[in-house]
Amino acid sequence: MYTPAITGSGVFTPENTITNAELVVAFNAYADRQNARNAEAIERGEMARMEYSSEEFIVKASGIEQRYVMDKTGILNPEIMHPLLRQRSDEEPGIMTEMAVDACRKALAQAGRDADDVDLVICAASNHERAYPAVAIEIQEALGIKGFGFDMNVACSSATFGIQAAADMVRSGSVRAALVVNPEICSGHLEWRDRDCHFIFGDVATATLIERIEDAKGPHFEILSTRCATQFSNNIRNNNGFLRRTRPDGLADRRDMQFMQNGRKVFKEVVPMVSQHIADHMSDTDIESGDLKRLWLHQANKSMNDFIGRKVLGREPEPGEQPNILQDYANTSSAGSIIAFAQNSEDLEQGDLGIICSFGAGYSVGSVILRRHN
Ligand code: CO8
Repeated sequence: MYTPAITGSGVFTPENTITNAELVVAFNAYADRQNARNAEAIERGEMARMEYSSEEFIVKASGIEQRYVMDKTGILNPEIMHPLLRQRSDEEPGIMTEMAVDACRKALAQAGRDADDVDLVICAASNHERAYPAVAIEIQEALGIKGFGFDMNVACSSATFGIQAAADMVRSGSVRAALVVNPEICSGHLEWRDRDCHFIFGDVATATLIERIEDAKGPHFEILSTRCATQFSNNIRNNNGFLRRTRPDGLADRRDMQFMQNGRKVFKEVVPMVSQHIADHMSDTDIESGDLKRLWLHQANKSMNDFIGRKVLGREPEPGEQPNILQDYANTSSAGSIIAFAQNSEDLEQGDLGIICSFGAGYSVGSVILRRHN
């Protein structure tokens, strides 16, 4: 048996940002157009008037100030209201591969490794741009990695579940080093025409390199323990999929073909589930809250993270103990906790303990307890 460690991490950040102000202008213009188009039905009481979105609401309800996206022109066009991505030929790398390769190269560079050192790629993300061949295998080919790759999807917990799968394989010796990569194009699956959720998501890709601790060439994080849990819920759901055309209204512009959630219920049910999950994981690993130097939480909602941080630490978290990145990136599904980790971990000292924790659709919760080695 070997001890697995995270030896490198990388973040690919798209070039385009959309501020809350830009987003709200586009949404409100769309609402005006819809209300004008449906004026008679609204007048007859057959249809509800679309209400305006507001910057104040978005920041207060979520803590999100802007998001990065792969395309902003379509999203901000009130006649389109979704990203416009060019059609690629089958001979070109897909968009997820392009994002993933950048994040993987950064993780490899940080670890002082190259493609030859890696023998597994797990592409763990909320959505995959096609059914097959696996995006992971395309990433593997683009990087020139031998060995094997596969895709997995556990929505917001894809990254932590992927890290557990990779860490277990490194531990058993079936692979020597694995890349877990999370290209999240949430903008493709978000309903930008629904004011309850249009502000929630952004695009990004993250990657972590997991290898045997004795192979680490620089500062790294020993993976002390991982824990995954799931519990079925319909409160976050997307019904899109390959059976779409088989349904009578298969090609219709249906609301449930994009992200849907009951945000209030999610908040109420997931916060206690996550707090208990982390408490149990820590106690089974003989770690007390006072031992924990950092919490890298899933980035969905600032109040949610404040609440979980207080529960786990038993006090108000100090600034920097529980870093948030959602003000800049919004919710990037499985990549959120990994961005927080990649951008807020270099300062930790020898022996410091931290925990990555994701939570979201499924429901799913994944935690990874780490110890810093400098
Ligand atoms: N502007 C102005 N007012 C608004 C807006 C808006 N944009 N949106 C809603 N309102 C109104 C509502 O209509 C409501 O009005 P009323 O009281 O008259 O009915 C009022 O404001 C309050 O609305 P809410 O109760 O919905 O507001 P909340 O305070 O609950 O905040 C949140 C909404 C931010 C959604 C919050 O509930 C939340 O963050 N919940 C947790 C959600 C969460 O963690 N989800 C995880 C999902 S992500 C995941 O698992 C990955 C899935 C895969 C991703 C795929 C890519 C898309």
